[in-house]
Amino acid sequence: MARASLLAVTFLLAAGTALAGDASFGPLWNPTGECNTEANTGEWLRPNLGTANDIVPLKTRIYATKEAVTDGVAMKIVYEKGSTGVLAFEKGKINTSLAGFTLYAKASAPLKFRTCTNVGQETKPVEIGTEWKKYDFPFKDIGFNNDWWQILFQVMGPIEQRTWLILDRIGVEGPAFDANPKIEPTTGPDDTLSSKDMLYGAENLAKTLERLKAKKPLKIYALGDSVTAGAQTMRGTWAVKVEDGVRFRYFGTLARLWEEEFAYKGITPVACGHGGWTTKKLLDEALQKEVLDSATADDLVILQSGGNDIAYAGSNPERWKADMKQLIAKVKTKTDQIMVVDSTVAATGPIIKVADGLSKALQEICADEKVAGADLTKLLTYRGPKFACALLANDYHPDFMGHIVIGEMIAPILTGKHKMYPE
Ligand SMILES: [Ca+2]
Repeated sequence: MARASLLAVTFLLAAGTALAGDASFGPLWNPTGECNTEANTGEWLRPNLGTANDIVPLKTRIYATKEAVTDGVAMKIVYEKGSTGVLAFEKGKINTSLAGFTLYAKASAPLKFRTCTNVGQETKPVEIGTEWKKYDFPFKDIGFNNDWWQILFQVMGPIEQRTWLILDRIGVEGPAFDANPKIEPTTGPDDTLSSKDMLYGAENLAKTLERLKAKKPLKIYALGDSVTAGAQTMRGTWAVKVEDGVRFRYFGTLARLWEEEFAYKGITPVACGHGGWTTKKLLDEALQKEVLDSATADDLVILQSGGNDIAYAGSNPERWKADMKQLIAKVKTKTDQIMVVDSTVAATGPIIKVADGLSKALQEICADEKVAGADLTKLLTYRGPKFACALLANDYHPDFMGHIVIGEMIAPILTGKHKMYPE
């Protein structure tokens, strides 16, 4: 529906039916029309984290904030020292007869900022200040045309200290820029979630905790869907291949953070991810070969599923719970160290509608089966759908940054050092 109306607007502009001087705003859309910069705050517009050696410690974080000029939500980017300062948006087709890109911005301190299609290109930066202001980037000034495969939004570095930037109402305007569009500024503070409130059954991982304290090796088997398989993790960070990014996925991040906390090396993340698979299919076609054949009682098994069950296979939280219990029963033949992770979401669609039901089912699984649980669904939805996309590369799939933040929120289940989101 939303896509159709955008096409209608595009058509009207192209047909020249807008009055001369009129300005129409539209968000930026990804090439498949799945998400846009206004309805899916933060989604698809991903940080470039550099090379594999640059990714940790994480130097760019994106979250959704109530400090906004449209719809009560905007994207807030926190850049740490050494951040590349670059956000990348792979674009859909843009009507080049429009005036150009436009956005509202405010920053923690004055900074120079520009749009371009690669960092080697020369385009003139604007100065962003500490109060909301509209910034326009005329296509003719930046040389924009549809040969640009991506649009970069770049804070001109080097970034020497923690700096934040809020961007909102990112899009295109035309045929002319509107000097004074109607906006509705809203303010924070943002509601936070403690990791304590999304992690269940830590006591059921007592054996794993003992191994960590004793600095003994173990494997973390992660059996799951496309999220576990790393789909879309490389978005924005194009230098790092998906298959080379296991250590940056949520369970790889657990391995890294537990090694840091317990001061040893020896935790091996094992990716058993399958895009599009349901809990039942993981049970029937992957569990034995990829987990049970090699896992021992010393290992931790993460079971992550639910999205495909509900979005594509007509399941519901109750049936997911029943299927998950079957999976758990099989895993218990090898190890009772088990953590269940529920589904990621998209801003709209079937998962977000049953988010509370999934959280409830997860808590029941943990209580009934004496396993641990990490409520990923709750982390993404505790502030409602408008705030659900800031960790996502595309619908349902976090990028490397999203995975690392998710891992950071799960790690306290064994470190006991709870974290707030957003920080
Ligand atoms: Ca907004």
